[in-house]
Amino acid sequence: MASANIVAQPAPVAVDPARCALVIIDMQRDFLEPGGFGEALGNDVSQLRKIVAPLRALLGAARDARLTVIHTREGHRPDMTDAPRAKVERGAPSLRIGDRGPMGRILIRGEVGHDIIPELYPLAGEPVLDKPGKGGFYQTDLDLMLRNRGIETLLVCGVTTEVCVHTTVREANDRGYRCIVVGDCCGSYFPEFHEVGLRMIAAQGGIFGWVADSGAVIGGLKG
Ligand code: C5J
Repeated sequence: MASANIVAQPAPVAVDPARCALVIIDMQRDFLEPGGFGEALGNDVSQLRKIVAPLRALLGAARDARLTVIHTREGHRPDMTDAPRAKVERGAPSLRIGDRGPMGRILIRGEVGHDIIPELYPLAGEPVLDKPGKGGFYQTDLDLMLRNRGIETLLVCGVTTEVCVHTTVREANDRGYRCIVVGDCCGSYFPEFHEVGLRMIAAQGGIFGWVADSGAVIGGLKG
């Protein structure tokens, strides 16, 4: 078994690349670009742009190391039958889920804004998982895909740290996956939530998993 040793908090961690997947959460135009869901909720979307460059480097290293790469997208069917009313009505955004904005209908599958940003666009053969909720496991076949490939460890990154990244890590942790959250490849509209969100993962001896920098992960994958 090949092993990649990764410097992480709360302790170094050794992973078998053949049993490790990079899971990239919701790097969609609707969260990262003006006119999408993130901005409709009153957020400064530029806060999330800083993770694009390190995440591109991490994605390149994961592809070179032949890791399983899975991309997720949050969004709903065009008829919105999978969108709970309580979610659609929440908050007071200028545009709600399903409304028409500059990138098409907000958070609706098939629309421009729902798709992944060009810089991180999936390659053919990399699964893209559409999820109706915040967590990657809720009402999806993510667990099945991971188990069919013998995956034990997840490198998790994307947006936003305290919402969809955290929810997915918590779901994965309860299902027995080892999660390494790549801190500089996660982003939030709220820097303080990002910081505390990462600390919550690694606290108490790694209650939800590990936190590492992309440099440490890339270094570990290259051996
Ligand atoms: C949110 C997400 N924040 N991907 N979604 O609504 O974190």
